[in-house]
Amino acid sequence: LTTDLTTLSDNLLKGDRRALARAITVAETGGSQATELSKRLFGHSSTAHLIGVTGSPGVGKSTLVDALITNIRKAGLTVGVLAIDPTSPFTGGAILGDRIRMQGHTLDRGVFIRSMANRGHVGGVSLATYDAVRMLEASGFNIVIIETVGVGQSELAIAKTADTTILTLMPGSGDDVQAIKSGIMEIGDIYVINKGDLPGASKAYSVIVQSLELTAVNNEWRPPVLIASAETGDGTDKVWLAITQHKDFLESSGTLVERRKAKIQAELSEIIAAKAKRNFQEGMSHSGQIQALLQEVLNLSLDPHSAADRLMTELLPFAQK
Ligand SMILES: Nc1nc2c(ncn2[C@@H]2O[C@H](COP(=O)(O)OP(=O)(O)OP(=O)(O)O)[C@@H](O)[C@H]2O)c(=O)[nH]1
Ligand SMILES: [Mg+2]
Repeated sequence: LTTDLTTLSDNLLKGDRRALARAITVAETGGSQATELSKRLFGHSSTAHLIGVTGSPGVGKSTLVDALITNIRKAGLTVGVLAIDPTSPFTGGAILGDRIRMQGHTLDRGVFIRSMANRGHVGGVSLATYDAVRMLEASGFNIVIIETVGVGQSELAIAKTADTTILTLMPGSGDDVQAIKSGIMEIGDIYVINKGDLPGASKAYSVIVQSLELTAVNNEWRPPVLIASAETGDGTDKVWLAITQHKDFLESSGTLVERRKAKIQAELSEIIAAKAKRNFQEGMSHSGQIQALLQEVLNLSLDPHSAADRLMTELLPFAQK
């Protein structure tokens, strides 16, 4: 088992794509193998610029990512893409497959795309996602893109994790209003109104610009609002330019370090939550003390909050690892 992981991590570090694919599966499966692999690869990570692409289903995130891949490759950089809980298969895009094929990139070793499940993990980034990002970094990719679907908690979580967050919208869907209502107008570093070829793009543009002026949370970086048509590639070079400008801003202002600290904080909090839960669940069957505590709550002599406090301070350290 150990040699297996050694071979796997060695091959991954050499840039072997099958090893990378397998390693991500190990991360998705979780458990002690995932933890061990994550530990081995840790020293080789944290090198890529991490871009989050989020927005409602069907706004064209994957198509935009596909267009960005072309820009990234033209810039001589490599890119790994993780599509989290995609509602439609990423490569189902004949678009992606075809374009890459047309450019002779069928076996482009500079591009790696993978779908991942984050199911049952509302409001957080799954530990597997953090690990998969590190694996892509350890494989040597310069840029990592995470595509997440939806407008809500998990987008906020991804925004905390990414260096640059792109909020994708489309005209005439009420999407803009929805975005403003749910407060996610604060999470974008770059706003892209995709499907700019459809009617209503300029109206959506003014709605977004206006609400950004009202929100104005970040006065150092003024999030650009861009209109693009990912399908034809119109305007996507401006999106790529905005990404590079945002990267420069993050580095020169020191914001990058702050963001990465926030990211570590978010990851640690996920790990602690997962471990505490596992310790508690395993401890339940082993620990008479926990059983006694449950009985107290059952007898109405202790409320669940106080019971949890006692567990945290007294019992959890003794629960099985
Ligand atoms: N008219 C128009 N259609 C587009 C454009 N970009 C994408 N589409 C279409 O919009 C549909 C959804 O595109 P996707 O890229 O799969 O959207 P997505 O946001 O990744 O979708 P999910 O991952 O399922 O949430 C596809 O039929 C695309 O062809 C565009 O610029 N203009
Ligand atoms: Mg998609």
